[in-house]
Amino acid sequence: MSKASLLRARMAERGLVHIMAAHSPLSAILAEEAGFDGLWASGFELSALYGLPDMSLTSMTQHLDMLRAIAGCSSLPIVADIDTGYGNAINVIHAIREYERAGAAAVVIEDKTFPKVTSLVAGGRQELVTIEEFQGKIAAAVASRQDPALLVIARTEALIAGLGEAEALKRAQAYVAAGADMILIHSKKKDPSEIESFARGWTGAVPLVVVPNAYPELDAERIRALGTIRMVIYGNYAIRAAVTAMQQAFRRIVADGGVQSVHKDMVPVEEIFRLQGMDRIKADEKRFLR
Ligand code: SPV
Ligand code: MG
Repeated sequence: MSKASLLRARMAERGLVHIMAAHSPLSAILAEEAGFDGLWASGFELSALYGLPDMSLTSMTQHLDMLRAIAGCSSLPIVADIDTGYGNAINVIHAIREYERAGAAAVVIEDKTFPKVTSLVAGGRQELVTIEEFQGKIAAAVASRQDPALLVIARTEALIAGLGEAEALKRAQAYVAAGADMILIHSKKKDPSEIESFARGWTGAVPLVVVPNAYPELDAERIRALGTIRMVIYGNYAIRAAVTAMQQAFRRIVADGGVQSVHKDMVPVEEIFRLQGMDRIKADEKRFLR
């Protein structure tokens, strides 16, 4: 069974799948060990890793390298955040081929103009392409996938752009008509009211995806109660967890004038050896080194 089929099967079985953001193979390994159903190869997290804003500054090659490395270390299905598809419908065709080859089980394409501006930043320039242009991009993605199970998820940024629910619903319906397998609806409102209202108003033939980054109180129970959402993506939580941990540790080391106190609150180096697969290497050394 392909990873794409596996993701579809998990959604059918579990009703709702929990997808954790990853920006590296290590974060992917930790997400898998924690019990998530899949991984979100996040553009925001990759940009942050390079100290850059999420504004189409990292390349498709950089993102593919990250995704390939993650796919090599994890058995979880990967949902690839391909932003705007790196250009027009022709760029999307190329991207779909590359992302499928790299090991993606699903791709999310958003209806913003290229270059995009990250969704949650206050006062960000949020411009959308026309419905027709984006339908062409979705149709191109669907037509160029090799595995018919690869999920093509259309993300509308209509709420992010302040265009209102009616426009968001209209766009989402149009993207389904163009062949989208799911609709990702995003909002930057600090509470889930916009998303809950959209989900209640959704009569489309495909399920929804949500990313509760700005409205964290939208938990699994509330999501399930809406009935139309099958995937929740924890979109920036891996990089925020990493930054929180590093900031606290680095500040303590500077304040303490050494690592004498902080080391007790960190995993020992043996835990890193375990995550690196050191045991396997030791066994291979015994077996093959002569
Ligand atoms: C990402 O993680 O790259 C996303 C989610 O697209 S958000 O940053 O909230 O737009
Ligand atoms: Mg993104």
